[in-house]
Amino acid sequence: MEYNLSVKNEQNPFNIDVEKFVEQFYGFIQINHLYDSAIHEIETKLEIIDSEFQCNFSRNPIHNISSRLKSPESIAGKLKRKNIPITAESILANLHDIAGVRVICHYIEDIYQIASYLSLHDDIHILKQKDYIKNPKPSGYRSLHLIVTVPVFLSTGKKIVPVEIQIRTIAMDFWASLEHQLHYKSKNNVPPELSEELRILSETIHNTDLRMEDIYHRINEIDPENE
Ligand code: 0O2
Repeated sequence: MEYNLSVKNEQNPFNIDVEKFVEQFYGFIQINHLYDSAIHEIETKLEIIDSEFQCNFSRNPIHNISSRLKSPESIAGKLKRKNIPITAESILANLHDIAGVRVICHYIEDIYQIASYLSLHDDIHILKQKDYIKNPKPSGYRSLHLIVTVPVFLSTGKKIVPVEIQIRTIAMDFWASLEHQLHYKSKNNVPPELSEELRILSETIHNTDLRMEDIYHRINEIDPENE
C-alpha cells in the first residue's frame, strides 16, 4: 500500500515533513551505530588491560565492565537544559557522554592504574578528567570520570568519537547505584537530612575501601608471591 505523507491528510494528521523526518531518523541510526562501535573499541582495550594484568600479576584489577548509550529522553533533556537544538548534528557537536562505559575495580589504586594504562594508547586522547574520588561531589558521589576520544573506522573513513568512562570501586558503585535509585524513586525530593545521611554513608564506604586496600597490601607483605 502506498502512503501519501507529503500533505496533511488521514495518513499524516500531524503534517510531518516526511523528507526531513526520514533524514533525521537515518541520522540518529548512524549516530547510534557510531557510538556503539566506540564503546566496543574501549571495552576491548579494557579487557586487554585486564587480561595482561592477570598474565603479569595473577590478578584482575577489573571486577566488571558495563556500557550504555544515553537514552533519548536523557539526550533531549541535556540539550534542552543547555539550550541547544535537538538534532543529530548538535548531538555530535555538543554531547560527550552519549557513549558511556563503566568500569568497576577492586581497589582504589586499580582505578588510577587502569586510567594510566589507557592513556598510554596512542589512539586514545583524554579530553577531560574529573576526579570525584579526590574531590567527591557534594552528594558524596565518588568516581573517576574520563572523557576520551577513540577512532572508529567506517567505510566512509575514520571518525573520532567521544566516550565517557566512569571508573570506580565495587564499594563506590554500591553507593552510587542505590543513591541514584533513591533519588529517582523520590523524584528528587529527598529531604536534606536524608541527603546528609547518604553523604555520611559515602564517607563510611570510602573508609572501608581504604581499609580493604590496606589489608590487601599487608597480606601481600606477608606473602609477596601474591603481589
Ligand atoms: P545518565 O543516565 O548516566 O546519562 P557535563 O556537562 O557532562 O560536564 P555532567 O553531565 O553533570 O556535566 O557530568 P558529571 O557530573 O561529571 O557526570 C554525570 C554522570 O555521573 C551522571 O550521569 C551519573 O552517571 C554520574 N553522577 C554524577 N553525580 C552523581 C551523583 O550525585 N549520584 C550518582 N548516583 N551519580 C552521579 P547522568 O547524565 O546524570 O545520567
